[in-house]
Amino acid sequence: MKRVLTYGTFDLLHYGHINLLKRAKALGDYLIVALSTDEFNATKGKVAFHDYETRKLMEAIRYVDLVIPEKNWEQKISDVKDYHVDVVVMGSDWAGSDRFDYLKDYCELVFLDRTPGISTTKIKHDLGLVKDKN
Ligand code: C2G
Repeated sequence: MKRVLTYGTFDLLHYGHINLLKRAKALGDYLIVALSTDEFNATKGKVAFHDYETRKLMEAIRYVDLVIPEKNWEQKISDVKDYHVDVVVMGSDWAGSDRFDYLKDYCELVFLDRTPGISTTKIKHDLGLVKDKN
């Protein structure tokens, strides 16, 4: 049983998220999503449109086996150990960075390309919920 773990907010769930989850699941047999809590997002200055409990409904997606809370930046090693994770998947937004290299001592680290043309921010912008795309 190969276990895969990925992190994110998954706000206003869209096909870019689904593509990511599908490809992450295809790297193994069991997919865990560490879903950013509202409190963790607040420390990053981010406010999700949907709260944690609403976003957690993504556990119904067929590719997702388990959703756990992402509460801070430091929990990744203990997540990998506690959930016997073989592969951590990050979005390609982090691909050029060595920020998560320390995880390679504990598991495989894979960066998956983002789906072009879609983001939570773009949806908010297109619906007139925010003025700026960034
Ligand atoms: N994603 C994607 N394609 C998009 C939009 C998002 O593949 N068009 C991916 C992101 O790369 C991420 C996941 O979907 O892996 C969740 O997206 P967000 O909730 O926007 O991620 P965020 O909370 O900004 O950060 O790599 C993990 C990131 O650090 C999670």
